[in-house]
Amino acid sequence: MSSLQQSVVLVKPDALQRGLVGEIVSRFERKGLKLAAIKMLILSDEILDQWYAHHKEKPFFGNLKKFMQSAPVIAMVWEGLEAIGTVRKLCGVTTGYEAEAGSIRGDLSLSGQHNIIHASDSVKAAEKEKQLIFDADELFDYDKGEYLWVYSVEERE
Ligand code: FUP
Repeated sequence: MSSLQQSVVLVKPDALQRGLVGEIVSRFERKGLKLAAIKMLILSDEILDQWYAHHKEKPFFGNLKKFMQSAPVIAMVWEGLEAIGTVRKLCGVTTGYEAEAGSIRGDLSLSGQHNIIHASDSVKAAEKEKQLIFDADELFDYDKGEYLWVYSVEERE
């Protein structure tokens, strides 16, 4: 059974600098996903330490943090059926030069670190990431007319 999920996406500083924000947002829109939240911010030390807690002991962690704080990010929440897996597929695998052509990283990135985008890898991670970035009143629930065409009757129930 498919379920309605929310994925947290970060458009990273490299994508902002390269003028790719619109291109990335438009890929999620064209897929039929619903934008539930969007904001621009510079990630704090506290957020990044929790966000990348699984990488904290890795040798690249210092540079990763510097890169992620080198400019603002655009943080978004995208909602849809099976949104976690769907968004990860649209992004492609972590490393730009290995990512499949057609995916965001496959088409727009050549790097393992400057890889343009972050997307939640599980429902649990998405919940944690949402809480780290968004206040409750920054998350929006609204009817999307397009859903009548994006999903079947059964899928909308
Ligand atoms: P992903 O879930 O695709 O974002 O990948 P990971 O959680 O494995 O990695 C998080 C980020 O760490 C990547 F987006 C880039 C960075 N990273 C490096 O900078 N060097 C590495 O060797 C591995 C990952």
